[in-house]
Amino acid sequence: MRKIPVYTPPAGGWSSLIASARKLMDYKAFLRGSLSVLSSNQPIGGFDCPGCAWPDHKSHKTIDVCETGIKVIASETMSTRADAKFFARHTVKELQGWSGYELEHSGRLSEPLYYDAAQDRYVAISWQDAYARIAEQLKNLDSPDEALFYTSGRVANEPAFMYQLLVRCFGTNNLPDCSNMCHEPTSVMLGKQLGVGKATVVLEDFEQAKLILMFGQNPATNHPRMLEMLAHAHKQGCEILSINPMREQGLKAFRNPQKLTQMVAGMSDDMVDNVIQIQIGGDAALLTGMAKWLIENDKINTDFIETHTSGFEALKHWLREQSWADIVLGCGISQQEIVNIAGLVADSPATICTWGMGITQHVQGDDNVAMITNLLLLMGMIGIEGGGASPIRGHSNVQGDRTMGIHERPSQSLLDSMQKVFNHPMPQENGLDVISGAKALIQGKIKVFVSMGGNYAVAAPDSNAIQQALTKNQLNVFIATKLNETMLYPGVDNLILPCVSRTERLITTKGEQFATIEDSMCNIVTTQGRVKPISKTLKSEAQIVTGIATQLFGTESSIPWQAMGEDFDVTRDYIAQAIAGFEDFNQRIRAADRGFHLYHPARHREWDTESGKAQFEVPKYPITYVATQMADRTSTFDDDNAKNSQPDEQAVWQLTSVRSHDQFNTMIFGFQDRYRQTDRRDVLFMHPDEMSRLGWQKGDTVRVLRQDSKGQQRTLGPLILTEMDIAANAVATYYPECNDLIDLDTHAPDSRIPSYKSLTVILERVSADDLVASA
Ligand SMILES: Nc1nc2c(c(=O)[nH]1)N[C@H]1C(S)=C(S)[C@@H](COP(=O)(O)OP(=O)(O)OC[C@H]3O[C@@H](n4cnc5c(=O)[nH]c(N)nc54)[C@H](O)[C@@H]3O)O[C@H]1N2
Ligand SMILES: Nc1nc2c(c(=O)[nH]1)N[C@H]1C(S)=C(S)[C@@H](COP(=O)(O)OP(=O)(O)OC[C@H]3O[C@@H](n4cnc5c(=O)[nH]c(N)nc54)[C@H](O)[C@@H]3O)O[C@H]1N2
Ligand SMILES: [Mo]
Repeated sequence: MRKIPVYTPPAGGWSSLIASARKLMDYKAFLRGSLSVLSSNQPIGGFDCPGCAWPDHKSHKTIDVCETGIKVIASETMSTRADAKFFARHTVKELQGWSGYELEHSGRLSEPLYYDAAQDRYVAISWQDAYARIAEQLKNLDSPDEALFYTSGRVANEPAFMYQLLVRCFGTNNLPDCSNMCHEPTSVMLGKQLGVGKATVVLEDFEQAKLILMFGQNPATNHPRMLEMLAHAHKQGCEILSINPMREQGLKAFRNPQKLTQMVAGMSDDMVDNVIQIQIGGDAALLTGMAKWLIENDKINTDFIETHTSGFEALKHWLREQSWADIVLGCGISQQEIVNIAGLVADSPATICTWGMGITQHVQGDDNVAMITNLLLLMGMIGIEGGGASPIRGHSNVQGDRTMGIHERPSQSLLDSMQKVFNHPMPQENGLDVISGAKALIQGKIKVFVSMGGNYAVAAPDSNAIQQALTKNQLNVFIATKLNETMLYPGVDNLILPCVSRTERLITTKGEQFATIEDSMCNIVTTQGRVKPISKTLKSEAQIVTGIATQLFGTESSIPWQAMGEDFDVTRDYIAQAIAGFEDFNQRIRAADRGFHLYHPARHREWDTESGKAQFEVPKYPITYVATQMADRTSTFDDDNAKNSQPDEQAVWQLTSVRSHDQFNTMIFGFQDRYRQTDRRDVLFMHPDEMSRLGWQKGDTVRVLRQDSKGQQRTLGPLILTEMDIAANAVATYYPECNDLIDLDTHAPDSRIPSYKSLTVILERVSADDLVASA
């Protein structure tokens, strides 16, 4: 076996501090950024870090932020502006050729702009004219359903509530949001099985847990503040397993940059006991094996199952039919190892399952979540201290946006409540999500696209087709802080409306406002920026909604848009009436430290489900789904191969996509991925043994080919082969550069999440001559 390069220092530590300081410098954000870092996640008067949705650690009185957080803050507080002068220097055609990194570093958007086709440039426009154009185009539509209103999860509760109200008063539920690409399987399946599509644990549970199973998640990069909790739990004797095709190097040990003793003495805490290097897409199979063994060996919690659940017999019957051969084929883990993990579960009085995108972003994403929930129910791990379901959300308010009603498939109770509170009819038909919205755009059924944050075209599958579709629109509107690729495919009319960011102070005619967000564990907390907005011209997202609503509905509207946009207490009073769980919102948000925990019935073993009980679910897909896909592709590939006669390069793979340490989703901060030891993004990670098997070398150039669900060939590359401790048959590359490989039809059935984490591909080595020829 070839030696795999490893990252030896602990995660965090000095490298983390140095990287953070360097990023503040790179962004010319040292002063504004450092000031912001100090007030991040603080109990009083700070802002909620826009870096992730991990809850705040209450014990902190100094700083509670991590390397990712500091990079996100640097990106927001940068002092360079992408203003009208910037756009005067660059045509849109020219900007289309810029990389994600260059666009991200162009500066903060700082004045309203419209696209002037004659010059192919964005030029300044007044706020009033911008609102008037939006209202005019919306009024011109034959139906409100010809407009699509996207949201990304940075938007705080108050503006999110106003935005969905605007969209629904206009007459549509076309409210796709980044959840559709992220934790949608979690929301759908936990909702169905437990009654609420959210985490059942709180931070304190991690102190009591005896076993943490961490599925498909890379906290060292994506939720570094979670490392402190993992290291702490581990020290208390909690066993921690990472189930991941990649041995993520940042998970071995952690040196807390906020603990001076550790920094000076060079100490670090261990975290993960074992990595289960599963096949990509193999989680449901692994969980099937575990559940089967637990039931067959009488290790389950029968009292809990009898009292609280429904559907057990059906699951048991299905499990009996699953053979160990299929289970092992489905996950690539031996029966003995599966039994060992199941044994740990059997012996643990308090088990938490955490999960991230490695679980959700698959055709079988819904099944994966269902099987995790089934496991927790079999063991009676819901509604106990130290146990439960802990999906780890990404965007800092992605959970809150949903709670506020950003949902293309709203519940009837939400619609009824909104209708009653605002005395305004609400649209009853379900709207479009990210997938159906993109298809409608491509088919020309959408005329107006409005984006409240985010980078829709690049984050979604089939990026090129979406960008081309946007050019056919009557109007595209971007309410945003930074320039990105989706803004560079203008329709007939195109507007960029710059907004105040999370880190900046929000001062209106009613004084300084604070907003609120909901973290990954259902805590509603306040957020208040500390630095001056980058430009006096900026408006808050709430004020922009007010501006559009006032032009669209006239000053006669019975809804006090102006009051809500200027005074968030007014908005919160409406939220208190319209959204369950927010009673006395203004009082409660001011009473405790920084907020309160939303009531979660399943934590109290109350089941708000169809059956009135917690629900076991049988998976929809065969557990050998991925293995079968690969076998099918291998046989067709054999035929292709016979023609091309390259038998040594037979290679059918599962491709997954991951985030680097130097990006936040589509915002590319830099090219370093420290723990994975690469400083470029055009890489394909592969195990060195697999390279040897094929006679390939690290540094070789390869192209990735995929036949999509319509039989069309999609390609990615050239990419540089890079060594990684990753499962056999698995390769990985960075998101979002790979998103054109993915089509809009490869998604889970219920949640409709795109299969970003498992694509069956073939690889082709590209010779230097080919590269020159294709250049
Ligand atoms: N620095 C930084 N922080 C971020 C973000 C960012 O881009 N950068 N994005 C934010 C957002 S929106 C989100 S949703 C979160 C995402 O946070 P994560 O969920 O941690 O994100 P990913 O890097 O997409 O993938 C997670 C892991 O899934 C593993 N994986 C891939 N396929 C499989 C599989 O089939 N099974 C299993 N078990 N594992 C698999 C990958 O190897 C990887 O380690 O992070 C948030 N925080
Ligand atoms: N292949 C692949 N594709 C994926 C994923 C994957 O793992 N693999 N992950 C998916 C996931 S989990 C997610 S969440 C999506 C992310 O999809 P999005 O949420 O759409 O993407 P982001 O890159 O987070 O959006 C960045 C843009 O948001 C704007 N912005 C930033 N802060 C603010 C703010 O405070 N207010 C406003 N109004 N705008 C702001 C800026 O203009 C910035 O350029 O991507 C998905 N796509
Ligand atoms: Mo996400």
